[in-house]
Amino acid sequence: MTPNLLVLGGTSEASDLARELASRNLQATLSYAGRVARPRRQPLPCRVGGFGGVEGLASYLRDNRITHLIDATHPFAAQISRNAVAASALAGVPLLALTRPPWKPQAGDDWLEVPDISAAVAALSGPAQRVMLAVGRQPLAAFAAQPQHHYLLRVVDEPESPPPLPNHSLVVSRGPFTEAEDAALLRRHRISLLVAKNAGGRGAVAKLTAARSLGLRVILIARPPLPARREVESVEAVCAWLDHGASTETVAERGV
Ligand code: 3Y8
Ligand code: NAP
Repeated sequence: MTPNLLVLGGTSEASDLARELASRNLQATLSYAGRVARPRRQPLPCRVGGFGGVEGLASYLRDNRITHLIDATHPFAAQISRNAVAASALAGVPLLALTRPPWKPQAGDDWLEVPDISAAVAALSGPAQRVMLAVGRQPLAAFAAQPQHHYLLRVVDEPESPPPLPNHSLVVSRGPFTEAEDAALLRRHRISLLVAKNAGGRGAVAKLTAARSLGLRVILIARPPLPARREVESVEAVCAWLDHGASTETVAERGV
């Protein structure tokens, strides 16, 4: 059957995959949730917006005769990844996740690893510090429980309303970031503590490398649990699956 792929995107890896699929002239669509005003331009047709839960995604797969579903979303995008597992089984379309391993501490790192956002908030109790929150816009409200700090917030789009943190500076900037930029930013704002998600990959790692070189403590939030599914960590492995793996899968395996 002629492949017709749906790639759930929003990451550097999804962009790498989109370039490879376009270079192979494969029929593929890249999907964004519509979280940011101007998502990166892609060499594939794009669709923007939710599908309407599991049923909506399963209907999209059927109605558009999708032959392969590739979940290349961010490790913290747990809801869409859960939906992809269920919808691929429902529609009988093979699913493959393109993900990236979590970052591991190296010599010189001063990490406090916490299980989730609320544990990160709890870890911020204590006297006022200058803290960089490099966790995007969505989790910011939780940090209002620790208003004593000066926060440096980095977001992709100008927020419509001021973040609920009394003492903050705002940086509107999308990645991927470089170590030099992030080290300069941490120094300029006299940051003593960094809060980040354990996203893995290369697009967000610069701040951790910068924090290591500056001897800063990092509160690192572990990624949420995801259902079992077939996972690879490279564009090459996705292409190998498309060339061989997917066609030999039984329906039972699909969306495992
Ligand atoms: C809309 C689509 C590419 C993809 C680039 C990667 C790298 C740069 C680093 C910091 C951390 C953060 C955030 C981040 C990074 C890449 C990647 C990555 C982190 C875009 C994009 C979309 C989003 C959504 C956005 C979230 C936010 C998270 C900012 C495109 C730019 C903090 C995650 O305002 C909002 O609502 C923003 C929401 C989800 C997390 C949050 O909770 O706020 N990403 N980011 C996608 C969609 O609509 O489907 O424009 O490219 C993509 C990228 N963001 O092709 O180059 O792959 O990780 N994204 C985190 O890691 O903690 C920034 O500041 O150091
Ligand atoms: P999420 O919480 O897992 O998903 C919430 C809902 O958003 C989903 O149920 C789905 O709506 C919709 N959705 C999410 N990703 C989608 C996509 N790629 N295409 C179409 N609909 C999508 O998602 P999130 O964490 O907000 O992430 C949203 C997007 O930002 C994803 O593309 C993700 O890769 C990217 N991103 C997220 C983070 C992060 O820290 N969470 C970091 C970098 C990039 P319906 O139920 O209506 O289908």
